[in-house]
Amino acid sequence: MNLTILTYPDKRLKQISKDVTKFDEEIHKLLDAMNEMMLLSNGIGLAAIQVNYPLNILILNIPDSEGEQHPDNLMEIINPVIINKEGLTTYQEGCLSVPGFYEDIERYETVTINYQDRHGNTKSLDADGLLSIAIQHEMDHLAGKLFIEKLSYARRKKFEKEYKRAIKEKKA
Ligand code: QAP
Ligand code: CO
Repeated sequence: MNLTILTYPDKRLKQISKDVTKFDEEIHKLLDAMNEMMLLSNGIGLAAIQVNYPLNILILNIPDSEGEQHPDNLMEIINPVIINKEGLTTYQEGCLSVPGFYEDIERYETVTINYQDRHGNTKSLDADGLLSIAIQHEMDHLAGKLFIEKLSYARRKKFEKEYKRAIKEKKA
């Protein structure tokens, strides 16, 4: 399975992802390839649509207090639904599909989700801290949304200018 990460402004990132209905070998292979791609890219979270699979799948590997990622901390979240959300928090977010750009984004402080694991078993999770933020960021991808869409008009303009310049410089 040969995956590449789609980057803004690729329109394929705007697709609405669909629920997974078959928890088969194909899905397991996709999950494994996504994990490999996330770690190679120094990511902490990745949605399937970022590698051009419009399916309701996200993976996360939240670093420990030393900033280290452990294979044991991999989370595979399929068909997630937020069933409760509380409070507000702000965090400087980035995204593998918007490389080199980071901005403060407001999210719910805690979320409770229902989801399925790679075998189709139903699970529930109470998340706070970075895990909660990452789940919301990745779930936005499943709805075709990028974190830059949450910026104010002025900050979005600043982003578009900086990002276009960065793309030009990479090409030159
Ligand atoms: C989403 O983001 C996220 O610009 C995951 O050059 C972000 O893994 C969840 C990355 C913040 C919670 C808080 C970004 C790697 C990785 C870049 C990522 C880059 C290299 C972003
Ligand atoms: Co992202």
